[in-house]
Amino acid sequence: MTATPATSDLDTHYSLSETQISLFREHGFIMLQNVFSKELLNAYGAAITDCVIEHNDLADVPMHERDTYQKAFIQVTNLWRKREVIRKFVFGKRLAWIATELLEVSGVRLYHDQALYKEPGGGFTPWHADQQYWPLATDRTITAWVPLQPVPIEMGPLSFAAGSQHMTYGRDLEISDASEQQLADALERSDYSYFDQPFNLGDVSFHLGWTYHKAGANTTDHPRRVMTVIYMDEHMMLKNPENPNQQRDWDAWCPEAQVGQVIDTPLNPVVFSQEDPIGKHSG
Ligand SMILES: O=C(O)CCC(=O)C(=O)O
Repeated sequence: MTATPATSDLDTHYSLSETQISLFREHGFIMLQNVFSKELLNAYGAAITDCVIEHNDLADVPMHERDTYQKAFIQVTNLWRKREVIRKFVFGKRLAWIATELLEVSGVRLYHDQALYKEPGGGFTPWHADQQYWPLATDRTITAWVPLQPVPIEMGPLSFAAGSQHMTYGRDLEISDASEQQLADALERSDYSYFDQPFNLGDVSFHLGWTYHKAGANTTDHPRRVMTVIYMDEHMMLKNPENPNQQRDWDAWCPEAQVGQVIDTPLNPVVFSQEDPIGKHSG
């Protein structure tokens, strides 16, 4: 890996305007520019890619033998536990501070992280809302989607239905061909406008757990390399799982958490809190 930029570059405040916060409230997502420098993304991106290659459990499965979910991306989770250098990235305050301000909460804890690498020739990511999978008591959850290279339309950038965090239809649908079909139809009939834009290097999007989103196929010859960090309100409580995915997530991301209590476990530390901005929490 090339020299890692000073970790302070991961921790500084990113100034959000009132307009950006209110647009996020209205649309349930936002794309922010120049969140990280090219140097920082290249350096941490190299470590993340290395880790994805090491933990790719689809390496021996040819594309034509995969289902729609597997065609969409290679998914490697909780990289912060696999490499010390990636832990620094995931526990950076800059992203978590933005997440806190967009969610309009006092602070955020980690739910989990994941790398989502769409291979050359990789398929589309079907329409879905993440919170179908999450046994979390409120809607104060947010994903930071951090591309590690520019993402032109042909590579499958994340795209969103603006305002769809209010749509209750389809919340029982997991990521599948059925979610794609039924949600595409429902969203077509709705008034939510569709945001589908290329990402420059340094752009980062944030979306709520209930905002419907998808991504196109990667028709280029290069992998679409993306790191994500998923945060929740620092006061988030565990709810009773409502489907098998939520039970699986409980077991995977916060096994020590108790229903009806704040998810304050060693896997879910507070990453940023206004109550403690200098960060004795930061792992
Ligand atoms: O990267 C993708 O293709 C999908 C990402 C996604 O659904 C998410 O981060 O919530």
